[in-house]
Amino acid sequence: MGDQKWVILLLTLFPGTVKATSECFCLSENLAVGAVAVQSSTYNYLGAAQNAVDGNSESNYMLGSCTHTAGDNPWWKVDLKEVHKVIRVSITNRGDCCAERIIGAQIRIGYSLANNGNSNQLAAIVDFIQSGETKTFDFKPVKGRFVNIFLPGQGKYLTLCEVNVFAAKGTTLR
Ligand SMILES: [Ca+2]
Repeated sequence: MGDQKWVILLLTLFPGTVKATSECFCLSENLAVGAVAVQSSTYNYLGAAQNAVDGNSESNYMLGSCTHTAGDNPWWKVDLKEVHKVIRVSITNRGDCCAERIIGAQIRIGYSLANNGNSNQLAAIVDFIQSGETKTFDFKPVKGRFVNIFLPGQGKYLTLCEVNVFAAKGTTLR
């Protein structure tokens, strides 16, 4: 009963405080938007690496908001600048063609730039994403600064129309 009285007192004096602690804001904001992105190669002027973190999930490649590699074993990487406990990545697939190209893409997260970051911890593998759709991948926290999308194989093209990265909030590790 004593605890209940304390709660009532807190609610009376500090209603905002009690409300905040009773709700769960577990995710950070999207850490990828505006961050620096690079990729293994670029197919043409429409397919820059930065297009996957421009805050625009437009899925028509011709409108210049998607990435597009050229060459084998393509990869794309975003630098979060700090180490985070990443728990969610969402990917928007190309919508005007070629949705199947995303199959088998690996989400890899870590600190290392060895092998361009493509040997960092495997967090999830893309089975398929419908044409123009955004798919969310949730996984156990993986600490890292670099988030890679790696698509191993010959004759593969990697196109990402938007990539969002979320961490457990308040867990930035300096
Ligand atoms: Ca985009």
